[in-house]
Amino acid sequence: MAAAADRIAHPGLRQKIVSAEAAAAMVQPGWNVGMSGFTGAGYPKAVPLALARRIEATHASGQDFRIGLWTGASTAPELDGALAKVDGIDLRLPYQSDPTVRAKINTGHMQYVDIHLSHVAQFVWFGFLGHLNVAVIEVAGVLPDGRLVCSTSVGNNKTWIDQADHVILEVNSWQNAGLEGMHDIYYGTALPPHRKPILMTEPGQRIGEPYLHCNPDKVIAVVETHAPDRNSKFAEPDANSSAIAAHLIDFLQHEVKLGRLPKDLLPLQSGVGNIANAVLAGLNTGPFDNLTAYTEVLQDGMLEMLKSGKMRHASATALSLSPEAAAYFNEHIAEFKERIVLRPQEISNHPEIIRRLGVIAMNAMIEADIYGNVNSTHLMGSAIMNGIGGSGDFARNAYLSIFMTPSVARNGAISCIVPMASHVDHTEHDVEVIVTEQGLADLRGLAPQQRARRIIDRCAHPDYRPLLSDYLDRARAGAGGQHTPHLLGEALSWHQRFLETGSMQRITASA
Ligand code: 0RQ
Repeated sequence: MAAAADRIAHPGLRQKIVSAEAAAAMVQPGWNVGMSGFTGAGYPKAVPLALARRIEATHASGQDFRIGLWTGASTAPELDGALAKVDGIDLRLPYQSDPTVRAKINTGHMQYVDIHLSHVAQFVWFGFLGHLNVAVIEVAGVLPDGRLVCSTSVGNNKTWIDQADHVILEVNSWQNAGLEGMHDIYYGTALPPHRKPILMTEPGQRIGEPYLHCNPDKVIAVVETHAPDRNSKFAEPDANSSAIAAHLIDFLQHEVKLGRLPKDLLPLQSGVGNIANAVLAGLNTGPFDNLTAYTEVLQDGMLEMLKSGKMRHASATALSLSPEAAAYFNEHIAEFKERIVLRPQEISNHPEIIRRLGVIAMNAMIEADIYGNVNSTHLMGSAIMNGIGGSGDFARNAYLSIFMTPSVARNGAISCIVPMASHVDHTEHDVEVIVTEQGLADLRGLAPQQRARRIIDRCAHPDYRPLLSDYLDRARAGAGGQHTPHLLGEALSWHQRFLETGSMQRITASA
């Protein structure tokens, strides 16, 4: 095992090696801290834990100590979980999936700004989010001239390093040295009105340089670590996710037959979660070859496709791999080096590139309403689940914007197709296809009432289909407008019924 110090080739930065505790002691209460990390990949492993211990001790002495925490996306228990447990986070952005963070937000103990992942970097450059005091960044190595080899995610690291007053580096010798060369850091972004087109026309194309620039004078501490990333294993595809994958593959085949998609499709984006992973497993044994991906997280299913040869290139901002897939990746990194590009998230999720490449966006959702408005983030209108992540970046700009969910949740007590969505992340204007295990609704070119009929007939669970049809019929008869007819007093009654009775089903008197 190579010591992390062997990865620090810059003599000045070697001199700044300190313990995680010493580095954490440099962070001040009230600071905004930009940390690396995108899913359980490439997040700092030691400084956040040391900072959490320091915050806990400060709170025990009766003083307040909280920070603003900015990252790429979700991280891991050693970062989000540890800091949330000690009430160390005042405001969190832009995405999280940690149970403790979620509970703190939903009980009103933490502020959360849930924003599109492609917006984060530019919002910081525009000055919309306030001042960034310090960046805490995991890297796989430091070159003699101080340039940095990124780790398993790039996220917002470039912006954090450029914008923060100070930088703390964690050099993680667990990360494969072979990651060097896999990243493509684009330094051509500018602020309006000086922006130029981003000249990328292929998902595998490199338009930047392999390293992050960092002024060594800004670095106040370097911490050595040797710790793995932490991503959880995906569930094996179940009957629902396999059925969703099968509907989707049939649909894509049909589109190829009609000449609306090429034989090797268009670059794929796949969201987080078990359904997304099952769809990739389906594509890996499906009829399409020579595929590409332009996505933000490269998960197990995509690695399998690269491995089998079904996929030729993948562009992402993070390697969101289970421990088993990460072990395989590390052993065979040389084979993947030319076929995977890791980019800053402002580029992996860039509207201009997504629109130009014609990405097929496939994201999971919590619920959709009969007109095709999609809720990806909130349970029963009020409680945050995770956040919008990159789903909006892709859905809004894709060639095809597809949303997937099982038709029911909580053993059938919840219909995922409802009269009116209890929160809207993706409006009817940005949703072209909805898929459940029941079937697929292609909504392109349909007017709202036609969309409603198709979603109810193709996607709703049979237990809820008559109730939805009945609602639509009565809304058409009773609403003032016939464009998207609703009965406003009843539109959210299904959610209310669930909150009151534990089920969206109507309790009918038995005969
Ligand atoms: O609750 O965990 O208590 O059992 O919601 O549901 O079916 O396990 O869903 O893991 O596929 O995640 C949309 C959350 C789906 C995810 C979402 C309950 C259900 C369960 C989770 P329990 P599943 P998945 C790029 C793309 C936004 C970000 C995104 C997500 C829990 O995909 O966060 O797309 N997306 N990023 O019981 C109430 C309903 C429900 C419901 C399910 N209708 N009402 N509860 N549940 N449907 C990647 C990144 O941005 C990093």
